[in-house]
Amino acid sequence: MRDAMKRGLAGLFGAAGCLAAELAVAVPAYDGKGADAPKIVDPAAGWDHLWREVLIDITIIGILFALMTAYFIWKYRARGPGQEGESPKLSPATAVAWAVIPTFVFLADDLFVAANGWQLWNAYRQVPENRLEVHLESGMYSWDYTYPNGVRTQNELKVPAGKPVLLRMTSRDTLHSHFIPDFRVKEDSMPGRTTYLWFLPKEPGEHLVTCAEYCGVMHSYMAGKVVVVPEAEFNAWYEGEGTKLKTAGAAGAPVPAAAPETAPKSGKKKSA
Ligand SMILES: [Cu+2]
Repeated sequence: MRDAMKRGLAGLFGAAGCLAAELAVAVPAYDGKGADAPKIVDPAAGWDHLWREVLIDITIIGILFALMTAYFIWKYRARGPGQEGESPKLSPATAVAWAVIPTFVFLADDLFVAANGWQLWNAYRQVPENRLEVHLESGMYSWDYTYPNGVRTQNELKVPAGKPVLLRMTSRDTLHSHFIPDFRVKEDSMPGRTTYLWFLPKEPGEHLVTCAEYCGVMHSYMAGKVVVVPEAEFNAWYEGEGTKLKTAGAAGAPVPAAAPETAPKSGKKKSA
């Protein structure tokens, strides 16, 4: 029995050692376009990494528990009809060790994973300085974006490849959640409060935007897209739309209000 316990504990420590070696969340830096572009830490890859770690973690723990359970079931099986069972005799120290050591190992592992998540979250809340900042007002049932030059789009966020995009979000009615699965970002938008999220679109392409907070009967239709285009194409579109807006303003049409000025003070720790 003692040997079995020793083997069991050695297995636990071995598994914990493997996990510790596996768990180191790397947040790779991204080389922005252009030689003088600053390196941007994109947390998206870190979330994937952390997710894989958690899966590995619970798989190892699950297999370990299953094996130990199967072993004990086999070892303490009834060996004949009418046999009466008898619990193994453990010294107080061994009994305490059986309770405390596995608890310590699994708690340490949990805290380690949680600490990695916390570190990654803090990295994510630091918004790169050279971003495109767009205001978002959500409402039942659309996503309404306003660019710094006053240009507005609905359910389609056009952004340049290679530049971080910050969304300043609020809501005109109820709680919504702006979710872009491909960029691993999701944040609530709500009335009376400004929240934010940012992401780094690296290559041209289209990405789904969906509402991740039940907001009413048409909630599931509250979809949009992020359209990532090459920087030159974005600039041409942005300036063209801006000019159209100015011309319309000069001709007497109402010019939509620009995004509320809630620009972050860069360098702040917990908010951007
Ligand atoms: Cu919604």
